[in-house]
Amino acid sequence: MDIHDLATRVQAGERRALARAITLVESGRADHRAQAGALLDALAPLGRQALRIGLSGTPGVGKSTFIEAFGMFLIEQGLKVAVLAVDPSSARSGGSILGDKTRMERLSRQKNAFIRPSPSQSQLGGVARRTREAVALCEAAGFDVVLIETVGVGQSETMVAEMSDLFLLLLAPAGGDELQGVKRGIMEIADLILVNKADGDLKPMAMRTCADYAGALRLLRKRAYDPQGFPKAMTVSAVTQDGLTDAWETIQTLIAWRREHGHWTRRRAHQARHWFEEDVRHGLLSVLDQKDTRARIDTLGDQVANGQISASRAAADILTHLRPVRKI
Ligand SMILES: Nc1nc2c(ncn2[C@@H]2O[C@H](COP(=O)(O)OP(=O)(O)O)[C@@H](O)[C@H]2O)c(=O)[nH]1
Ligand SMILES: [Mg+2]
Repeated sequence: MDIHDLATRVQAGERRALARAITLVESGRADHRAQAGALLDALAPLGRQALRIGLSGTPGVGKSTFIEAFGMFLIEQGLKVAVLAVDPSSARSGGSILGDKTRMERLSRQKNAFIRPSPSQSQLGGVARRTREAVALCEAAGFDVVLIETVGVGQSETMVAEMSDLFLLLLAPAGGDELQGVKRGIMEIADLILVNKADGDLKPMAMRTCADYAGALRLLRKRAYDPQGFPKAMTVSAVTQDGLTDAWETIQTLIAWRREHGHWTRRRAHQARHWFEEDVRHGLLSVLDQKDTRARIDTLGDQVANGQISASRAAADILTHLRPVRKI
């Protein structure tokens, strides 16, 4: 593969080249990893930055419908939009966004849109690296907005928030005065809560739900990187497109403030450091899965079990014999 040629074509915004480049960063093969590294290095000096928006919500709240509507809205504003999906469960389900592509039919036909289903991969650490690299490729290809979608399960939200400039939480209208069991940790990383389906019969309930969440957000600790009035809760309808303009203006207000006050740069720097450390951690842990290490652990494990050697001495033996691997 000619990496220089691929870089040139990604840089020119060729979608097929971008798709190939993402396939390359998704590969676990050592030679592909090396090529992916070279490709990313070749594209890095461009310094292109997109607005990275993380988006989460439980199945059925309308993520796909919202992305289709919001993506079309952004394209009408003259922007180029990329959609990436992170679905840690896709190894089992076979990639939920694939079925979703039918919900993004209009968007997927736009020349200024790029939609990439989630690769199937069970390990979140690997998913994080692949997704980050795919984001970097979309930025190099000149996309203005990169939407990173994730289903509301497990730790994937935290991971997506750690690679986004802004994190959106999509909720559905809910009856009663119970907040919808949204975990506090998720509330704390949300920059904007959008209560979707604020249309037809559901509208009054959506407005009540929105007020409930606005109240809940006010109870959270003030964050240094938010201007007055944030994080915010708003209503939208992905179907009627009501509220999309408001949501976009709110996003722009928040981002402009964060840029002006240095939080944008600081957040990205912090994230870069975070992912560097995660990669080191991930790389170290993967050493334990190497065949010879595994065998040594098993052998020493037997000896520890029958009292031939102490646990701490066996552990010290393993640790002194670890050889770091480059593959992550
Ligand atoms: N009334 C209404 N229904 C919606 C809206 N957005 C999505 N839906 C419906 O909610 C269901 C789930 O939507 P989908 O986009 O697949 O949700 P996802 O699982 O979060 O991706 C579908 O039947 C949609 O038609 C909306 O704004 N209003
Ligand atoms: Mg969906």
